[in-house]
Amino acid sequence: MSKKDDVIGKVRIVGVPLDLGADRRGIDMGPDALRNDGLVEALEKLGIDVQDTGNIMLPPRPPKKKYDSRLKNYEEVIFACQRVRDFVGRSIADGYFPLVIGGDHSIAMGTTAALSTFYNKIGIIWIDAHGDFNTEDTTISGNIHGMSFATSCGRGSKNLVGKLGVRTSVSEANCVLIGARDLDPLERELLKKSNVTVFTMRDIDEQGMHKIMKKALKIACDGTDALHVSFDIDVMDPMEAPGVGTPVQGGMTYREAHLAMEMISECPNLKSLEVVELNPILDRQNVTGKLAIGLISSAFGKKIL
Ligand code: HAR
Ligand code: MN
Ligand code: MN
Ligand code: MN
Repeated sequence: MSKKDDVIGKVRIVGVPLDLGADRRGIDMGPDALRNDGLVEALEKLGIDVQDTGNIMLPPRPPKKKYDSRLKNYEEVIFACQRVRDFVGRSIADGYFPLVIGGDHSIAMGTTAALSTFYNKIGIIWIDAHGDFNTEDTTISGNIHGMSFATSCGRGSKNLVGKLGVRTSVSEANCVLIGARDLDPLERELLKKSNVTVFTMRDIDEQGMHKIMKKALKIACDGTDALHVSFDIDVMDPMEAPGVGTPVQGGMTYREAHLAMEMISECPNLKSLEVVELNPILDRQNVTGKLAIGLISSAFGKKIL
């Protein structure tokens, strides 16, 4: 396999053992499971210079709260996102490609906050069974991981958007959601009214992943100076990926997901990647962790031939 030309050169990894943006425990162990399953070795095998900076130190889990907030564990989630923002900013400044491994999907708010300060126009490809397009006003659960895409687009109250910096570099016209099949009623309305392009699982069924990705990459890469890919492992079909916090039937196949990542790797604008929501407690013989590592490898340029 040819190296250098088509493989990302230098990657810096950070783990974010956060599960306070979600309802279920276990996602906090995602980063270490990925390491245990050989993430660093897999990337080194591609010829990548990998720097694993370990996990972000988070304060201990607070005692079980009685929630009256629409933003559960607000302070803790913001703290984690600010650390992610710092990590991503430093990595880019040091010339490394940031790879953020979760943890629940709320951490994406930190990544996109950092990218917004470095690039003028960012495209986002959000690959997820869910929309994560709730705001404080539309959420049913109060779980912040269900709000991180909306926040990344600059939507919602100043509690999230304001706290993590302005998003003038993100225009919804350059944002794409792929693989959606589980949206809350108000979230669905908000998405429909937005300028985000949504490719549901039905769209993938009908058009095929190749066509969908061609469209998605055009939307997210044409006229932008950076592409961010936020990959929620629950986009996979639960038969392929049982180890996720919120499985939803009818997801992507192994090859559909790899094709998506392979096509993403060919976009020269690709500037950051995060992979979230792995729950090793619910996994079966590490299939989900290994799948995630394979997908990351594909995104970084691993080729079959
Ligand atoms: N829409 C639901 C909510 O807001 C579920 C969010 C889902 N979870 C994730 N994120 N795993 O993609 O609570
Ligand atoms: Mn998600
Ligand atoms: Mn999801
Ligand atoms: Mn299908």
